[in-house]
Amino acid sequence: MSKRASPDYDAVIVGAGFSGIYLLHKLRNAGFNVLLVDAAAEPGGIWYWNCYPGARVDSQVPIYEYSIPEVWRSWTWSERFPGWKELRAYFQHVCNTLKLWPMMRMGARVTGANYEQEAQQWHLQLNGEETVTTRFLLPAIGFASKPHIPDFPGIEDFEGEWFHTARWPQQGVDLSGRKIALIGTGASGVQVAQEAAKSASKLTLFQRTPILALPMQQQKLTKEGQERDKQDYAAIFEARKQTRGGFESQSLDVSALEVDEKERKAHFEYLWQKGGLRFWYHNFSDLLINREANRYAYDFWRDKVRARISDPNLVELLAPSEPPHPFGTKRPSLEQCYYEIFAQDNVDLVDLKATPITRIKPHAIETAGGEVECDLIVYATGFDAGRGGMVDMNITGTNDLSVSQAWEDGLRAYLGMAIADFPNMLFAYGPLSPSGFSNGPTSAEIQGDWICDFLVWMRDNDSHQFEASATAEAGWTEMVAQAGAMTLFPEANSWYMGANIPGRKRQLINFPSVSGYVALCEDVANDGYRGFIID
Ligand code: N01
Repeated sequence: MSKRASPDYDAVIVGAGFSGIYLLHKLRNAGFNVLLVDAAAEPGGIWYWNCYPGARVDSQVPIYEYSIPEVWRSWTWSERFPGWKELRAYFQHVCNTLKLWPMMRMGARVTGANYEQEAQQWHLQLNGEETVTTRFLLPAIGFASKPHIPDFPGIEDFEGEWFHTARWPQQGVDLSGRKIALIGTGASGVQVAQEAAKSASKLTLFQRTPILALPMQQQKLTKEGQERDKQDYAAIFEARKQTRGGFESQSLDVSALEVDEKERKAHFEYLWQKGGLRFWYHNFSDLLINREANRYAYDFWRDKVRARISDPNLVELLAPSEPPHPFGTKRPSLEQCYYEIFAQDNVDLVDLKATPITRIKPHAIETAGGEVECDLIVYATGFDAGRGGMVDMNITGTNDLSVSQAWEDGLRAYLGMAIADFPNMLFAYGPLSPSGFSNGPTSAEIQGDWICDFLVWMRDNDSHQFEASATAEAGWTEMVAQAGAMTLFPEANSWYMGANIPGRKRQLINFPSVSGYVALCEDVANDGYRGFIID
């Protein structure tokens, strides 16, 4: 006789970012008894934790928002690439409009989760104390919930202030007059640098690899303009699902090698002037698979950027003659005045390839080339992407297996949503799904719809437990690896390859096509959720 229990909830969602909030909306509307928990004080996910100066999104309006009509019809943005404060306000608007608050518990961190096989339910520990039970566990914590700080010797000896960009104090930090050391020149580092350069007495950037940043071409938006544009929103939201990156358009059908130099440069220039990430996702078809095509794009980028660097000593460091990695195999960030700040007297650049950091001292960073005095260190050093946040929740599935053990030899997952030995758990925006390659809300909605349909199907079929089969999981994991091997991504030491964390297995951690992913997930659903063992 079954010992199946009646848990407190049908589903518990972890994370109040784009994925978690969308799932909550869908599951509540489908009649499930659902709870959303998040450690943060407010919804917003990444936009809660990354409240550093200058943090703003790199997908333009209206790509980066929900397609839910009652939400977009009643919302107006002020800028084409909104900043974190406006994005946080948007999340309040979403939760108010959809009336989600009664099902949300902010300030509740999952500190443990154990699956009870016989009862077919999860026991979740919140804030190390209270336990709640649920049939389905749905982590939706994004790829960047676990900050990475390199273990430089002496880190704790520093007597000034130090913060990771993703743990920036909610009350803010006054940067004016400070001697700031900024380690890391990824998207976060670029955004902090542009702001810090305005008022720091000294800003020193510690660069290991130059970022290949693209012009944002920011614009102010008006209510009237947006009301006009809203006529096209439904079509734009639909188009997002049919592109490789979840944006409104994708790469051309034409190879960069098929056109002559004039035509090639004209398209590059068009993308440059349009701004945003278009130079990455709306470029020639072979940008990310052919070295020669990629090199054309890099050379165009390099020459554009070099024209903006006034200090001849910095030209080779910021925009090298030879590409540090194929263009676009590390995510390009968007910049507004990044290359101009280096002309300011208060901004310096340290080349960590030539002079690596040897120690953090009480009032300075010591490198092989000398000491740089500072009273604030900003670690813009990235994330344990995809893996770290899941591991930190201390989730244990069947056979006493933890997520950390399951992923010891590399990430594995079926459909980028389920792991064998972890029944009744589906994660959104996780590894081996398009997440890091996708415009956020697009993937959040695709996976949210799919997960909701699956749980409705389970309910309709009076099924109470699913689990990804080991064979299906291995097949998906191998397929993502093979897709990666056809691209240039493996040539960069990026977080896309898990190569930013010492000791991690080198593997492409995201599925490289949103539209391809949609087709595969639909096929699995239409085939009775093939690959899942269902009870
Ligand atoms: O992190 P990153 P991020 N010693 O991993 C350096 C999204 N995002 O927070 O390149 C010295 O990209 C590292 O150097 P290297 C976006 O998807 C979006 O900036 O490894 N340096 C690199 O320069 C993005 O891709 C926005 O040689 C060390 C930096 O730290 C993702 O989040 C804004 C080091 C880390 O760059 C992550 O971006 C912000 C060491 N030991 C983030 N270890 C938007 O615009 C690392 N570094 C929406």
